[in-house]
Amino acid sequence: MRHGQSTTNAEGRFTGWTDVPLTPRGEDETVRAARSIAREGLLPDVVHTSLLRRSVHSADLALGTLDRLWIPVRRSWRLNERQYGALTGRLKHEVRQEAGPGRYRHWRRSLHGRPAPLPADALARLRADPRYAALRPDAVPAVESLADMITRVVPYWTDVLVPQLRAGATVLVVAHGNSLRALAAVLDRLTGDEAERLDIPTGAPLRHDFDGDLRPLVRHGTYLDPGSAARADLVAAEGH
Ligand code: DG2
Repeated sequence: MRHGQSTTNAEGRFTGWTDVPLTPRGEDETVRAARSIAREGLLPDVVHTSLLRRSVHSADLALGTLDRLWIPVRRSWRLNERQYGALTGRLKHEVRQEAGPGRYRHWRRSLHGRPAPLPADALARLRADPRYAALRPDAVPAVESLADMITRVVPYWTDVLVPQLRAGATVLVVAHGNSLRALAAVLDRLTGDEAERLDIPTGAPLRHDFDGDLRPLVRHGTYLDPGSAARADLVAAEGH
């Protein structure tokens, strides 16, 4: 599940690794998402979040609603949102207007598109943040493409999520639009074209069941709320 709506989502800004809170609507989305998880009988055994508060808080709200605050939790920078570099904090519609629809789409959704990097002072501040200080400096990137995100997420899938799924656990991952696109690219074995066309709405649980070889039974998974596909179209149209 992507976290609920954040303050910068509501403003229409690129967020990336900026640590922003949920809006009241985002909190509400998350609680409603948890109710659909409960209706589906999908009580999680373990939860995974990024190191960003919109993901941490969404997971807490969901687990509180499910009366599962006691389950093991694991947080990782590997699930953080994509580093949007110099686009961080910019209004999407302004960037689209300045750069034109083609470059905007290339930067936002293509597999290899990378915007300009984060300015050096902002990158230095991020690398000094206590939550990242123990990482190799290059683990905190100046900018990332979706392909870079896939490289970042693969070890988490292979070393952390796969063993839990093999053990039969119901695993809840609460992360971000692009870290979940990267995870979907890995577990659904998406083509580059399919990954580029994937948009994930906030607070919309997406269910994946797997066979014994960890292949998804339904490719692309199934949204618990049937209205989520229409909300994904709105994500695609952001900045237009
Ligand atoms: C959004 C995704 O990330 O934006 O960084 O702006 O999931 O943390 O709200 P999230 C951001 P798009 O790639 O959809 O523009």
